[in-house]
Amino acid sequence: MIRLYDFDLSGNCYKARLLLAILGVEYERRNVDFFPGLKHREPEFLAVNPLGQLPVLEDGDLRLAQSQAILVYVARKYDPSGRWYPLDSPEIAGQVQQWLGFAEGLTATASAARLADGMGFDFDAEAARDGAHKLFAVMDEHLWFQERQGQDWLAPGAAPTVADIACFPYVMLSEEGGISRETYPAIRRWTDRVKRIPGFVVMPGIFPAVLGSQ
Ligand SMILES: N[C@@H](CCC(=O)N[C@@H](CS)C(=O)NCC(=O)O)C(=O)O
Repeated sequence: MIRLYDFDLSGNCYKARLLLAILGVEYERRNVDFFPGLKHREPEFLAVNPLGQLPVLEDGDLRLAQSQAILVYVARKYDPSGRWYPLDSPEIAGQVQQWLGFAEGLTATASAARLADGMGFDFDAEAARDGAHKLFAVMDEHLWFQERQGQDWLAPGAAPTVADIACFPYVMLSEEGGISRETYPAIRRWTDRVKRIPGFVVMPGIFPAVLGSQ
């Protein structure tokens, strides 16, 4: 049985929960009280991940940190269709990887602003918000051009990929860090499409798609 070291309010942990749910993979949750307990900084958790970061996934003998790596592993191992982490085309594989890297930028900006505002973490919230807006502008323009080409997702192709799962949480939670999505209409349409993926699950602060809305 897979074990996920997890925290409800963590967007990085939610990425793993979301893909596991979409793929219908069962797993056991091990809650780590990230806030207010700061248990991720204590020896018991540092023995699991010396970096003191959530999430961590264990599957048999494998122990894996880093949310993007977890997405890649889960997709390769538990998605027989191969569509969530497509490797057939070098061009598409490269672009999926590019957006997985982009997701790290969202953690460093949108997530940091949320942690500063909501949980009192010592980050420069204004700089984080500026950084997030720069990323959102790039993403919105990309998605707008994708839509013009009949493409719904971050990477080319008919189906969503791990790139969409990786980028979704901290875009969706951005308002908790004071980052409005009002001026990013293509992003708003994309988040709505992600919410309609069969098997989609919510987390605190992320709600289901509104029935009938676009
Ligand atoms: N690059 C890592 C970042 C993980 C991360 O920042 N996790 C947060 C919880 S959402 C954390 O544990 N932060 C504690 C720290 O960085 O000290 C990933 O994608 O998993």
